Amino acid sequence: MSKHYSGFVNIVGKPNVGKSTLLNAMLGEKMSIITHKPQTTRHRILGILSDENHQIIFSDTPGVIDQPGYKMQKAMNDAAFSIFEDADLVLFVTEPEDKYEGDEKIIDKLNETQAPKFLVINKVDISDSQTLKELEELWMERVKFDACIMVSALEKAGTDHLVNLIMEKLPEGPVYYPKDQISDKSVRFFVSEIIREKILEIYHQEIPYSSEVVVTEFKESEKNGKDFVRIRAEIFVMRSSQKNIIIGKAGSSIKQLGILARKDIEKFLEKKVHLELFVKVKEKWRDDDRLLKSFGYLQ
Ligand SMILES: Nc1nc2c(ncn2[C@@H]2O[C@H](COP(=O)(O)OP(=O)(O)OP(=O)(O)O)[C@@H](O)[C@H]2O)c(=O)[nH]1
Ligand SMILES: [Mg+2]
Repeated sequence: MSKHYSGFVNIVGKPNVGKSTLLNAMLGEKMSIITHKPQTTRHRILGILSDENHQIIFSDTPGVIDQPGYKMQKAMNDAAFSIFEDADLVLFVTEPEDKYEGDEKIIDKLNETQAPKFLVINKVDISDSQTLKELEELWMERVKFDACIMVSALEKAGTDHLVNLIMEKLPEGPVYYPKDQISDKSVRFFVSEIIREKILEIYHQEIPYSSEVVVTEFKESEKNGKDFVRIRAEIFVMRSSQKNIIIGKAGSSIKQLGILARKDIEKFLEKKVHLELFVKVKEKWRDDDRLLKSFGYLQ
C-alpha cells in the first residue's frame, strides 16, 4: 500500500491581499468570492484538493482586521485567528501594497504556531524585483518562515509550484473527506456568496458591509422538459434607506443585481435559474447574537 499524505493548510493575511484568489488558483475552481473591496470573505471556507496519495484541506479565511468594530467583524477575526489552532501548514499571504502596520498580533501568532509556515508574496505581476526583495527581507526578519514563495494568483504564476511545495510538507495522514468532495459548504452557501459578491460590485460605501444574504428556497424543477432551479433569497440591510438603495429607482438596481447574480449562479450550477430577491431591514443584525448565529457567524 502506498502512503497517504494529508493536512490542513490555512491561508491567512490582511484583507484584500488576494487570499481567495490564491485559493481559487490552487484549486482550479471558483470557490471563494473575490472583489476589489476589503473584507470580502466573511467565513472560513474549506477548499479540498485531492489526488490519489494526497489531500490538502485549504481554509480561506476573512482578512485579519486590527480593530474589529462590531460583533460580526469580531466573529470574522475569530475565524481568521482560529486557523492557527488546527493548521498542519500556514500560508501567510502578503503583497507589495500591503503596508506593514498593525501586524504585531499576527506576527506573534505566526511565531507561536508550531506548524510549518510559508510566506507567500502575491501580486508579483504589479511589482518589481527590488520591492519584492525588500518585502521578503522585512518579513523573514520578523517571522521564522520555512520558505518564501512569490506568486501572482491572478495570473496563476507560481501557484502550481506552491501546491507542489505544500504536498512535500504534508504529514502522513488519513483521507479526511471523500476524494470527490471539494468544499465543506453547501450549494446554498455558494449561491448566497455569489449574490453577495454582486452586492459588493454594484453598491458603494457602507451598503455591502451592511448586507447579508440568505437563500430561503432552493427547488429543482422542470418546465417544458427543461431542468431549472427556483431560488429565493433574502437580503438583510440595516436601515430602510439602505433598502431603498438596494432596490433603486423603480427597482432598477435590484433588477441589475438579479441579472448579474443569476448569470453567475447558472454558470456555477450548470442549470437555468429563476432567481427572486427580497430585501428586509434588520437594524442591528451585525451585533445581534441570534441573527449572527442564524447567518453562520457564531456557533
Ligand atoms: N494584480 C493582481 N491582483 C490580484 C492578484 N491576486 C488578487 N488580486 C486582486 O486583489 C483583490 C482582492 O482579492 P481577494 O482574493 O478578494 O483578496 P482577499 O485577501 O481574499 O480579501 P478579503 O476576503 O477581503 O480578505 C481583487 O481585486 C483581486 O483581483 C494578483 O496576483 N495580481
Ligand atoms: Mg477573501
